[in-house]
Amino acid sequence: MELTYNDRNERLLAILFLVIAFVALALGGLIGLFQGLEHANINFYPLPVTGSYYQSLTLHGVLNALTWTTFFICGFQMIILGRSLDRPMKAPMLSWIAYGVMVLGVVLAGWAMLTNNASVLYTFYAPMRAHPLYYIGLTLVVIGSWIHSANLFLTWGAWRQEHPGEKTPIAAVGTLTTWIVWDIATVGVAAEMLVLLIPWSLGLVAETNPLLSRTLFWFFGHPLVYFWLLPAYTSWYAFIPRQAGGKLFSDSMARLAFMLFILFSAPVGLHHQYTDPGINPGLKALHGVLTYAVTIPSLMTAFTIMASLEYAGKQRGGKWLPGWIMRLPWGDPSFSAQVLAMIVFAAGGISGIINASYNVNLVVHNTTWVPGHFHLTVGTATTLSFMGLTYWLLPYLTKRRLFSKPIALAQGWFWFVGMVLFGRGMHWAGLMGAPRRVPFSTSPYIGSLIEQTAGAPLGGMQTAMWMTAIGAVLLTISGAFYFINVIGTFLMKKNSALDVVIPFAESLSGAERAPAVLDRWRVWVAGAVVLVLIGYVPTLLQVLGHSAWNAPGLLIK
Ligand code: HAS
Ligand code: CU
Repeated sequence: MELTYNDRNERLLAILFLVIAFVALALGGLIGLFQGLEHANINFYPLPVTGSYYQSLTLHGVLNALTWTTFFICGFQMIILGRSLDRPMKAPMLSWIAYGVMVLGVVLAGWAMLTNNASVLYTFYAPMRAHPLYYIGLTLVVIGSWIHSANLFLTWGAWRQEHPGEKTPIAAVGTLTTWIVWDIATVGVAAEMLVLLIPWSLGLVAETNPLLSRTLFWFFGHPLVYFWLLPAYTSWYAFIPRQAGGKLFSDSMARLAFMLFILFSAPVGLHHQYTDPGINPGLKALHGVLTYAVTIPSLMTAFTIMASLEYAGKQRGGKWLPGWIMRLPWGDPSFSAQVLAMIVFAAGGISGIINASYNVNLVVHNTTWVPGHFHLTVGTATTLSFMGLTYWLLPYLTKRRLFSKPIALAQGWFWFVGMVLFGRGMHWAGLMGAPRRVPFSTSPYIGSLIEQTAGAPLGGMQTAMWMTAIGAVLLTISGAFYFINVIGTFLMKKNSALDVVIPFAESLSGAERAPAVLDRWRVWVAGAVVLVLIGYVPTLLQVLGHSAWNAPGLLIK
């Protein structure tokens, strides 16, 4: 598709967003190595610069889960929205301002974390109390992201006026869905920050309400995970079918999946609070059932993407199984990284469904099972997909060739194998009772856990700890490969004539045939609001009625 306008400034801004994302991932990822080693009793804490286990773990979570993801998503989705709608941003100034506000936020929160004034982890549960600049910094990131999303929505609105009656292209559908989910979710964390945590950390109020703040956090925290996932889904639906050499199997199914995410992403936060006291079990069960509802669009995605891959493999001459799988373009690093991410996500989705079960959750809650789960999801479905799409995105943005295809290919496989080992180790250790967020080498009970499970098949806890550590080493090697390619690409000679085609896929069914209601956004947003009210009004009334505002705050050093 020929570009009909000059997108130089947009590419520049996207690069600036990505640079912050890269720096965050590089530092956050490196810390992960030491966490993994620590879990095999190889303890390097306190680390230079990033300090104790908890200070480092806070940085790891904030840099990887919050900063890498958010900045990557801002840059990536701005570009694909504009290109799929084939028009420039409506209000580019807003996104530049957003960028400034978000970078300021990261700097402030980064200062608080690096000076050990905010070792409260990325979930910042009260009554652990951080320096006000930690909360203010993260709030600025959220406010900046709202400003950026305003530009994205205005751009789509302008396109809609210019193209009445046309269906929104699927890459734009994925992008808008991501930001609708995010804007609804962040209402919860903004309320938590502005009403509870910031006044409290500034000393304007002496005591706070931990249960209320947790409830507001998880109002945000679950849809947050779809903010991370949906850009990967956007790539899987909008680009992967073409990269595979085929077409999207069903445009309508893709649209319906995105709309169901708008509907069901938010009213499920209590599945993180099954064990919290003071909330009616009936409400927790309701959120549990709605959590099962929000797995449906992912199950649909598994079907549609698999069917698209099968179609592509057969177009390429593959027959039956595993013939069509072998024929897929495994030599293309952008494709292979993302399909490996999908395979890992199938396991991550299953562990999520196990978490969501009200009673089985009691077995896994607060064990290493949970970080096992989220490294398969945000740590792979999201992160490895973003890495894979970097391999076309960065050449597109910088007009420089990718530094090395073989390194990129190896990178995806190292991540895949590393995460399979790490995920297996962490899930398994959790089932044996290992707590999450605990430096094993200093805890008194890991020794007895190792002893008790030594006779178990494969060596029990000891083996699980080693799998975790070896996984972390492989992931670090993969990370190094990734950054060699990123930096190498920036250092390549610029070639203004280089024309990287964004791999927009066609669909087998055609967008025109999709039911009109799948492009009526208000219907789905209204439905989401109704479900949020059903899920959260009784919950908040109950929390406000039962919980105490009596927590003075613990300073964690
Ligand atoms: Fe989760 C905890 C439930 C998805 C992230 N989750 C977390 C935490 C994080 C997180 C960060 O119900 C920890 C928070 C903390 O610090 O305390 N999660 C779920 C459920 C899903 C789910 C039901 N989670 C995610 C995603 C995340 C994420 C996505 C990030 C991106 N999660 C929970 C629960 C907890 C939890 C409880 C609390 C646990 C506790 O006790 O603390 C579902 O959305 C999952 C649905 C997914 C699927 C998989 C579909 C598969 C696909 C791939 C197909 C493969 C193909 C490849 C096509 C059903 C789409 C084919 C290849 C060929 C070669 C042919
Ligand atoms: Cu959740």
